[in-house]
Amino acid sequence: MDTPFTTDHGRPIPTLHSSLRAGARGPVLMEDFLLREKLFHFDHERIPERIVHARGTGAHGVFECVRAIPELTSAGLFQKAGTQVPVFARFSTVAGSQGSKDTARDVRGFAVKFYTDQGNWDLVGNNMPVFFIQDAMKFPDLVHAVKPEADRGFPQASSAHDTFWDFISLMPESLHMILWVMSDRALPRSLRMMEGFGVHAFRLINAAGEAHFVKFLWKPHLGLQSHLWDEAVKLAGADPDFHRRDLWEAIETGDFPAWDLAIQVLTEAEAAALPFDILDPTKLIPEELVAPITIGTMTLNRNPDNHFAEVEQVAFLPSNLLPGMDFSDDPLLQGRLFSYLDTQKSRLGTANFAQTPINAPRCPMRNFHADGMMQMGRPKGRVTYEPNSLAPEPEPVFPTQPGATGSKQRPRPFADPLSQALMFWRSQSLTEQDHIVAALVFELGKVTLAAVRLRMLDCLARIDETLGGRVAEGLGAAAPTAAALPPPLLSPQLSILFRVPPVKGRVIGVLVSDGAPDAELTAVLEAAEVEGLAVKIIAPRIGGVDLASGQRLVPDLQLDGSPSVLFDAVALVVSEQGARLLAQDKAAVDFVADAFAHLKALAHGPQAAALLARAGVRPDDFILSLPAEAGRLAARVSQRHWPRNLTQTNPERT
Ligand code: HDD
Repeated sequence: MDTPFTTDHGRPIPTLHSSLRAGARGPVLMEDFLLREKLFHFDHERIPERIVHARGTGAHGVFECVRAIPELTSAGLFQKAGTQVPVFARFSTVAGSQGSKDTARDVRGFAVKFYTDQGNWDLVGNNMPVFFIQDAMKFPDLVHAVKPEADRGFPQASSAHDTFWDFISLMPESLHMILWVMSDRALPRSLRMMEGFGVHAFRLINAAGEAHFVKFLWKPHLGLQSHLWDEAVKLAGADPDFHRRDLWEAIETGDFPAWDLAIQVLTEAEAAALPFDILDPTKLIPEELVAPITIGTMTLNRNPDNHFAEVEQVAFLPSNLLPGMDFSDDPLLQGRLFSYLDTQKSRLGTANFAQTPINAPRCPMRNFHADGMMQMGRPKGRVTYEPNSLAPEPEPVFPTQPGATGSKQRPRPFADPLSQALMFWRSQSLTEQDHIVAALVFELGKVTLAAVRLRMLDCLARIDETLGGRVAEGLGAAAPTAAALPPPLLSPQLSILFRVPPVKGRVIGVLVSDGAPDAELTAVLEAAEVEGLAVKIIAPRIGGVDLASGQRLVPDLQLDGSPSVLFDAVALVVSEQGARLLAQDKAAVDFVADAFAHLKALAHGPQAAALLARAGVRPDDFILSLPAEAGRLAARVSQRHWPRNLTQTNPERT
């Protein structure tokens, strides 16, 4: 760097290693303003973390409108296909604090700031299409219930505890969301492989003033994929930063993640004909009822320069809509409209937070808001009031559309909390149902209050007796009974396993040893290249191994600390002697045994036999031989071999 070090005020200074003292061993002098400035700044480095969604990561990118919708909205962004605007996206977990793990079972925040020439549009959504509660009045209660318990300060980043389930068991409206959170959606394989949802109904207004209800959906180009619970737990230890590293590395290597933005559009009459209230954020509109229309694509192509300045200071406001968009009267959304402004002031310390570079609009901004702490602008002129006769009036640009207003009241919750929970449950594959049951058994097993557990079992049985019965069995409790609900609409789109995801963006982990056959390694590398997959080479020592040809191979990772949960599929490229040695190495045996237990595709040469035997690997369709089946390994990298799942055949469980 050419720029010399300076004080915060610009005075050049040398690099400082010691403070100014009265003699070599004497006290530090008060005169040492350089020490004072350095410590002063350090002492003030922290700001309050977000009260929810504290742990996040983000990236810059571009959004392109791919389909103009002037018939629906007058927003400039959607007038012409091909219009591009910069975006910043932040993904987060909800419950954990900033230093918690990435792979917690949790909802993921999916917030996008679009910097348009009509101001910022913030689409502040989640990776699930519904929410726990219907009214913002209950939000502080929900968050208090899931956060560490007030007296003991734990558990961190986990809903598996008494207060959460106590609250949930008393809130039937939360049951639909609970099934989502207990499903594999709460364990995304990658932030790049999850959907996003605006959750609420919004309104789009066209130039003629006509309004439509709209729901926003993000569809990942890499498809949907999830971790197994066991992987998520192990990853929390092996790499608590798994998701942020995955996103960072994908962008660094030019493998830019992308999502389509789609809308589900309804006229007010169509919305009124839905079997539930469109203003109810605990209900989704099945894609089978209203097909999503793709209107744009977001590509994330640049990592932040500075995590604090960008990811930490970005301030989303659901109230940031474009002209041609409007809120609905969803009471949860209405509450969010003022909560976020409060939180930004509390975190960023000043009403001028919108002037920070990550938050500032990229278009001209003009109003008569004046002064305040940390005012960065220097508005010119003597007029800061209206009406005035000394400076031109600003044009009104954001006419608010009339909503459906009614008389003042505190109404009862939206009706029917159960039928969409049943739709979600019945639309899952058997494997996914197993996972939901296992998650509920795990979480409720952590609940120490028997009355809460029973109340929760009762709630589950009211959704579906089989669901309630299976969870009761897992807990060793009596099966609750309840009246059956009418059969629901089935929505296969709600199942992750309904679709086979593409293979792009996945990683093969190749465990190598000294004397490993070059041809096997080449076969894996070539197959990965054909499919556009990343490969990580793992060796017992970071210094490398000598292949059979004598060529030195320096790995990406050392075996200790690189368990197979980090990869989507694995290959064992080892010599016979290497396999025998690795069979004595716990990390290597766990590497193979975990890949097998996590139902992954595994390819190996004939020399790997000793290691396979030690790890308990049995042949099946996803155990492939090298070099011949390297292509099949690459083709199966985004899938799991569910029939291998022991829980389905374990006689103790059936
Ligand atoms: Fe919220 C943050 C998403 C309901 C109050 N929320 C926050 C973030 C996301 C969401 C993605 C993190 C933004 C970021 O990355 O900086 N929140 C949602 C969704 C909701 C929802 C999808 C329901 C559909 N939230 C909700 C309600 C309230 C809040 C009902 C309060 C009335 N949310 C907040 C907050 C946060 C926040 C306390 C914490 C940090 C922040 O706003 O900037 O104000």
